[in-house]
Amino acid sequence: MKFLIATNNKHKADEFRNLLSSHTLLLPNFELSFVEDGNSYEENAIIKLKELLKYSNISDADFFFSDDSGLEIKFLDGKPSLYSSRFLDGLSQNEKNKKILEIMKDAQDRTAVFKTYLSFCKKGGEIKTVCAILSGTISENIDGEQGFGYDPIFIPSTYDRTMARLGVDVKNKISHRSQAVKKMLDYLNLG
Ligand code: ITT
Repeated sequence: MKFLIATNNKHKADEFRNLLSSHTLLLPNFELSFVEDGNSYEENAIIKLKELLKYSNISDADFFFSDDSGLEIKFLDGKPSLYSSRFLDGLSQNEKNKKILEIMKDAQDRTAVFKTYLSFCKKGGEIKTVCAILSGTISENIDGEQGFGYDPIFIPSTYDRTMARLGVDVKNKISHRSQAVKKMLDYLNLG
């Protein structure tokens, strides 16, 4: 099947390409313009998907989808959450990761969770959203080069290294995003 994704994040698209390896991942050949101003991950995922659906008549994709994901850190009262990309705006991702570790230098409770809400539909079909989470902790140090975003400071539960150090193969096996893709494929009877 052909899946067209609504994202401007190249790293995310690469992950989806791996996760949908028995299918074909299509990317729009233009920059999508959407404002993630929903009040929930699901609303944001649907905003992105609806922007993509404006172009569905010029695509031969079987399915259209988007995801909205975020990191929730207990010590930061659940932030950055929905605002994961705008959090500490103006700083590079590496600076943001450093800043979080600095703020949390004395934190005992380092619990965190990644969430993904994935919205999808057929052309002209009803939109369905699935969600998945990955629990873990915030590391003491930045470590690893793989993945993207907050991966260098997130240690998944039952592991002792950051996601960025564990690498893409482990991430694609256990991640919030990979669990959400499995749910979508199950729902579509493509699992
Ligand atoms: P699109 O909306 O164009 O898809 P985005 O980067 O804005 O791209 P999200 O809103 O879903 O994507 O995610 C917000 C931020 O959360 C993202 O920029 C990363 O910093 C972080 N993030 C999301 N998924 C992540 C993951 O799997 N690993 C690490 N950080 C992640």
